Amino acid sequence: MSTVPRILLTGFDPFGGESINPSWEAVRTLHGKRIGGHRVVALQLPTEFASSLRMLKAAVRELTPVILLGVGQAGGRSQLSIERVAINLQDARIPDNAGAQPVDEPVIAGAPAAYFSTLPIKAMLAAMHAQGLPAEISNSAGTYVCNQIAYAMLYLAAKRRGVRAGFIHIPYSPTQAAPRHGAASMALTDVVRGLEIALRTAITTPVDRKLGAGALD
Ligand code: PCA
Repeated sequence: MSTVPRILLTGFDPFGGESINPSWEAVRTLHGKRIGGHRVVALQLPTEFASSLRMLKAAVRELTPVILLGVGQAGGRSQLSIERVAINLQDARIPDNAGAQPVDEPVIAGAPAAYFSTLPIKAMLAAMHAQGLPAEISNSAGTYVCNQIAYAMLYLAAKRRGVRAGFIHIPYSPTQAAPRHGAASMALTDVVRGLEIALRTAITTPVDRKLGAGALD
């Protein structure tokens, strides 16, 4: 087995009536790439509560990645949205791709209420801005499948020494935004560039910077 440390990078399949999910389109282009001495393994997760969790656990067991980065579509957001926190809650506004719609259930029963990202989110934000990419810190990953995966990644990372995890939401692709009046979008190349910057920064930044990026509401 290769001794190159691995990064597990996940995206999702289309949901909510869309025909693409830009998170997977971006993530798949990085599969097999070497970034900062690490090998990227891209994995598509289904937008389904039950099976995505099972697939994530199996992939972490099998690949023993040192960095876990989840990526998901957040239609309506206008920037690369670096998540700060994931909560132990499922509250699905729409059914998932398997028809499940959990309301007020924990992601993992008996586990902590929340985890903070263990990736250097402020350093990642600054690096994205320095490269001219619109990016923000988000204080909620929602209560749907993305939050679940963000939470599960942090839960799994917390049990493994030296393993860090985080999540980034991305805007609609231009194709998705085109028919929606006023909807924000981001080109795939910019999303991919942002993810590369995020990973490179995570690898080179063991301790995050203190940099104001809070929200008033
Ligand atoms: N976005 C959804 C789930 C899959 C995805 O790409 C979310 O934000 O929860």
